[in-house]
Amino acid sequence: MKRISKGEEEMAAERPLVAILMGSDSDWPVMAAAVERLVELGIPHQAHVLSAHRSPENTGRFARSARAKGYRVLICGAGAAAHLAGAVAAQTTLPVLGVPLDSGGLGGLDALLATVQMPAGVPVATLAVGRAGADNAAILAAQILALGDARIAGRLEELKAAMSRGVEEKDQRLQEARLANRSPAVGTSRIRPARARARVGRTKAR
Ligand code: AIR
Repeated sequence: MKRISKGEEEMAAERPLVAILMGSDSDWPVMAAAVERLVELGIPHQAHVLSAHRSPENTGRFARSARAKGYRVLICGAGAAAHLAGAVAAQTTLPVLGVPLDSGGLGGLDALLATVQMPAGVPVATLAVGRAGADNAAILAAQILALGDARIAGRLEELKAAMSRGVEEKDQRLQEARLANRSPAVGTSRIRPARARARVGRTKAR
């Protein structure tokens, strides 16, 4: 069994507010970004594999019962003919955030169109393709929850401040490198609020 940090144990004991659903376990490496971000923001969550096509009954049952179970936001990631978010949105009044994934051989365009082009009346808030979309889905879920939770709002403020500091540091490195007439060391490190960084251990789908 994977070792989980204290923060995750505490979160596991709380009622999950966000569900992270994915069409296959092959989606996990990308959807883990959403889990990691929710852990950082201290938001109780649960991850499941459910397929709109391969397990439609279970998918519908989950969507119909999600509100009563206490979930407040549903994140759905799928690739190829990515109908998971739409199928879930069809059966719940909770906000559904769709993450198109690049697994169908068309660079994710297939999943993007399948997720975003919902008919009027059944919205899916569609994020970017891939890891950025998974990360942003978690942040957007936190922003929705923060409407009624000052602690989550505070953590989001911290995240914004950390991002801004990160850009300043990158600019400083660029200036220093130019003064020394060398190329700057570039990185795409993920931005984390300082307090959350300590809390993140290895993530675990519960
Ligand atoms: N998928 C699974 N059921 C319906 C869809 N659209 C998607 C998964 C995954 C892709 O099909 O979300 O991105 C390939 O799944 P697998 O299990 O073959 O690796």
